[in-house]
Amino acid sequence: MAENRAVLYAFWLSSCSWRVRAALHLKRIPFEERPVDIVKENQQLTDEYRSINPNQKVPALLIDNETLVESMAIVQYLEDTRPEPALTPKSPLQKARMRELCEIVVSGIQPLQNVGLRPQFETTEQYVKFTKYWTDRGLKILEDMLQKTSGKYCVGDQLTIADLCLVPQLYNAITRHKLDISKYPTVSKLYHELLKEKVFQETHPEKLKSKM
Ligand SMILES: N[C@@H](CCC(=O)N[C@@H](CS)C(=O)NCC(=O)O)C(=O)O
Repeated sequence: MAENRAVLYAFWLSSCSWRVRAALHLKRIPFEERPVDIVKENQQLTDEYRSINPNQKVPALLIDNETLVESMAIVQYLEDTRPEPALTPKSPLQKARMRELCEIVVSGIQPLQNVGLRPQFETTEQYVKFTKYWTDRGLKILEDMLQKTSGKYCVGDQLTIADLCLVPQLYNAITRHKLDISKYPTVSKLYHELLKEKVFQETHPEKLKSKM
């Protein structure tokens, strides 16, 4: 029934939102996406949205009569409550490898290029230089790590949460930071292969843009 559908509060260009949108798609969970404009309208900073997500960022997910925030906590909840298809390797070592890659993106890149940082810089140039530097540095680290862990996907031949973190961040690096990812051959190859997967085509920001 419509009222039981999950509700994803998200912004079409947000990498964190895309992680969750992709997990919902893979787990075949019906959901409605409610746009929160974090760029032009700053809707994340309203009191109304703060009552949904005290952190005033996207995404947030209303599911099972609960509102969850923080993309990685949300994805883990989906993984725990809807285990199929599994997005986490069974082997403890592979699981650790997956988490290493997730952390590089989730802690090492995304927060250092978030649009919410802009007011803390005096000029746009300073902000762009900072965000671009940390994104590129993160990609360099990912290249070194993925050379050791990747197969068809980030960790061997299983699509995992690391892939859900990688693709959105790379899309961001290319479109927003104008980075040339071809200097990172493993990253680049994985990205272009992953983009062919149905999950990334169906949940791609460009697809949402065309619906807006
Ligand atoms: N750790 C959070 C980060 C959320 C986050 O930074 N979201 C960005 C979009 S990807 C945002 O809402 N930025 C707007 C702001 O910080 O004001 C998560 O993974 O959900």
